[in-house]
Amino acid sequence: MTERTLAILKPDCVQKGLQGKVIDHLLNAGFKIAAMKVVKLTRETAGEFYAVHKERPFYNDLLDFMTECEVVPMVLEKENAIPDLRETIGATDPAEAKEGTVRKLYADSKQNNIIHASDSPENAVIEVAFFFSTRELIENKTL
Ligand code: FUP
Repeated sequence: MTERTLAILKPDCVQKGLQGKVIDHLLNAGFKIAAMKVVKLTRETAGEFYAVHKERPFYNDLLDFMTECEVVPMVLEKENAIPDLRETIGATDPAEAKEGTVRKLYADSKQNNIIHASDSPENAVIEVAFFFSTRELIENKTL
């Protein structure tokens, strides 16, 4: 089934100038970019996005990191996009990520791990709607 999932190129990806390399990796893995934008998250927006982690010890540092500079949210589309993107980016901790995954190739730590990907169909719907309006998500959009 064709699915849509949300990816975010995180501040470390942007600061290292790796957006092109990571997008190329995703395209080579068969993903189509259905929507993409560049936004600077406020602390409030980042906090809302990561609200499930509010009680975790790393929450404040994570918000510091996610608001360091602009990020690149994108909606990616392909068959089984949600599990396949998780596989393509690799484990949260780059030290545990498989060879050839985005995080193994480019990430430095559990926090500075280059890219976010939705972890379930339910969260993909919520996270896509967090960053993109219905108008930005219709097929064959014209302007
Ligand atoms: P993932 O779904 O792979 O992004 O990972 P998690 O849902 O486990 O973690 C959510 C976010 O918390 C990730 F962006 C990484 C960050 N995190 C830390 O900063 N420190 C940790 O020890 C674990 C996760």
